Amino acid sequence: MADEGDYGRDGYTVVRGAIPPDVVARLRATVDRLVESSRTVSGDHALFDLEPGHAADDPRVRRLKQPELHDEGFFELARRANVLDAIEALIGHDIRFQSGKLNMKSPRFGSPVEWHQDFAFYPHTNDDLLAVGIALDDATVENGCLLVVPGSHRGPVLDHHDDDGRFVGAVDPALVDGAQAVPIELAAGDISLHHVRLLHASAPNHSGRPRRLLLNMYAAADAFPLAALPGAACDTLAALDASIVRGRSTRTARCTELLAPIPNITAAPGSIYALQESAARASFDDVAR
Ligand SMILES: O=C(O)CCC(=O)C(=O)O
Repeated sequence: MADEGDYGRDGYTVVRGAIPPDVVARLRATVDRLVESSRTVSGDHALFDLEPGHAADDPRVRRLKQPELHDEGFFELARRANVLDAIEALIGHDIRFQSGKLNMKSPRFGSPVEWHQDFAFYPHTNDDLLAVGIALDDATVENGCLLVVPGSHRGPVLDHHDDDGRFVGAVDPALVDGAQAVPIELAAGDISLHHVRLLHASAPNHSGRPRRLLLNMYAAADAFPLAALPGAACDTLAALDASIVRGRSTRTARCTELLAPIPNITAAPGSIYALQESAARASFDDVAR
């Protein structure tokens, strides 16, 4: 296992065994049921992001979008007290839940995720935002665990646009020193917490084991969006208020000194995969393409 990371220094940390095995088992059963129901689905869908090659007799789902809106278990998980305690220790008492996504890397064809910083997708007035990664399976280098560049959250927000000015949700691979990357290996039930400006990615799944990682995004209540992807979950003040999961809402934005590039994107992209597939350069081979 890689080291646990120090959030302030490295931009990530890990809490081992945060989610009990019975909860993980129930979530996995829910995911299996949902994937089974994807057999009848094709194209754009509110819940399913499908891998290329998805078919009724070979369902290939790469992401469940906002599973908390479709299942009570995921809804409760986003509000779980010990997870919120870990978040509070890093970004303060007043916490908004932004949205969740369950990224599934299936054996043999799980899509990679190119190097990026989440802040490039949704810049805010301050950077007290983080993603909690909840491992539903053991996540290792072989099945495509998260890779991070420790300390990169203290550097600039890099350009996530292609040469033609389109936001592609990925940085130029030449800007990433792969030798500095470290894996965040998790056992099922462990969680990772990574800073919104941390440079991260994940390789394709070359193993015979699935890697299902739920990523729940949270923000300090006084971090207000400067721009958001079209179709983002929290796009009105009422939606921001309604998404408080600990503490209280506020109408006072805390503005810290930072450079926050505004993504040049005008239409809902579907997902990070669709955006990144449109980039001219890639760090990882996409085994599914
Ligand atoms: O699923 C992964 O490995 C990383 C996903 C990610 O970084 C994202 O969806 O923003």
